[in-house]
Amino acid sequence: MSTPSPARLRQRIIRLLAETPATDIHTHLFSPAFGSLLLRGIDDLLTYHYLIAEFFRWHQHLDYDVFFSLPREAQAAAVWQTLFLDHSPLSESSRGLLTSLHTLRCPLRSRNLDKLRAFFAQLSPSEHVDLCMRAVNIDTLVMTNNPFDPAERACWERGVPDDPRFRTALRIDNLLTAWPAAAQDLRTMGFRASAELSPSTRSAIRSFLLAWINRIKPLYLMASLPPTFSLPSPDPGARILTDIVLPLLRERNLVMALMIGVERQVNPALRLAGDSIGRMNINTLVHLARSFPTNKFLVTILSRENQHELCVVARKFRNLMPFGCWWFLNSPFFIEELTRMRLEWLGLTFIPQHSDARVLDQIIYKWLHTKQILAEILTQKYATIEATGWKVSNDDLRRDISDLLRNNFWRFLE
Ligand code: HDL
Ligand code: ZN
Repeated sequence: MSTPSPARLRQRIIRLLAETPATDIHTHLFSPAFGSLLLRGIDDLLTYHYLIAEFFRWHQHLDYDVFFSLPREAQAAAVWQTLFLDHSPLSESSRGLLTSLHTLRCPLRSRNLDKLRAFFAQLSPSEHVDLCMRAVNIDTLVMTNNPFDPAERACWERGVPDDPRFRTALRIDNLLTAWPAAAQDLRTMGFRASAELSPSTRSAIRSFLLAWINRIKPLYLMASLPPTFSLPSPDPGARILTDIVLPLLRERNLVMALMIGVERQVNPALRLAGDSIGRMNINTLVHLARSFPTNKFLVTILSRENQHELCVVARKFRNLMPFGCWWFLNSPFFIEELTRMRLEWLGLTFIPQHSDARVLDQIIYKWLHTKQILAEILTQKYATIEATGWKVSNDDLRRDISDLLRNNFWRFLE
C-alpha cells in the first residue's frame, strides 16, 4: 500500500479547517444592538491598544496624554504613518491588520487611509459582522459582558435584542480583584453589599450574580486574575470565588472561565495598553480543580512559562479545559509551541484558539493566522500515524477538526 502523500493530506486538512465552522469563545466584540460598543473599521483597527503600545516605541518624546487627547481619527492617522508608512508592518498586530484588509479586498495598494475609510463607510454594522464571520467561517462570537461597565450596563437596562450570531459571557473581574471597591458598585446597582463579607453581603453578591445570569443568560462566567492570585487565601476575592461564585455555578451548571497572569496597568500612562504579564503558581489551579471537582473551568494562562504545567495539570483534572493562545501568546511563534505541546500531551482534548478580538475585522487575521499554523501541525501529526498504516479518513479529520474548533467547547458546557 502506498503511503499517502503529505501534500494531499495537507490539502484535505486546509480545506476542512476552512469548511468547518469555529466558535470564537472569547471576544470583546458586541452585537450591532450595542451601538458604538461594537468597534469596527480602519480607525478602530489602527487605535487597537496593541498597535498603540508599538507606536509609542517609535516616539520617545511624545507625551502620552497629548496623543490620547487627539481625536480617534488623528490617533489612527499617526499610527498608520508610523507603523505602516514610516516602517514596515511586521509585528503580529500590524501584519494582522493587513491580512484582514486584504481578505476584505480593501484598496490597500494605494496605502491611502482615506480610501480605506471610504471602503468601511459603505458597510452597515450588521453587514460588516456577516462579512467578517463568513470570511473565516465563525458560527458564534462570544462577547465579554461586564455589568461593572456603566456604558454596557446602560445598554442592558434599555434592553438588548438577541442576535443569533452573538452569545454572552458574564465578566466578574471586579468581584474577585477589586473588592471592596466593587461593593460600592453593587450598592449603585441596588444590591446591599458592604466591604465586610457578612452573611448579608454574601447574599447581595449572590443576588447580583443571579440577576445578571438571568438577565443576559451567559454561556459561562469569566474573570481575569493577576499572577499572584492564590488559593487557599483569606483574600476577599478568593473567598468570593470559592464561597459564593463556584457553588452558584455548580447549582446553575455554568462553567467558570479563568484567565490568569495579567499584571494590570504596569504603565498606566498607556491606558488599555498598559497591562503586562507574570507567572502564576500552578498549585492554585491544582487547588481549584481538586477542591471543586464538580465545577468546570475553562483556563488560559498568560505566561509562556506556565504552559507545560497547564498541560500536565489538565491531564490530572478533567474539569480543566485549556483554551486559546491568549494576548501576548497570540503570535505564530507561541501558537505553534502551545498547539504542539497541547496536542502531544492532551491529544484533541483542548480548545486551540479564541480571537480576543476587540475590533470586528480582527477575527479575520486572528483566525487565518492560527489556521495556517494548525494546518501544518495537524498535517505532520496525521502523517506520522498514517505512516504506521493507520488510514485517516475524511470523516476522522472532519470530526477531530470540529472538536478543536467548536465541539470541545459546546460539549464542555453541557
Ligand atoms: O482581560 C482580557 O480579556 C484580555 O483579553 C484583555 O482584554 C486584553 O487587553 C486584550 O485585549 N487581549 O487581547
Ligand atoms: Zn480578552
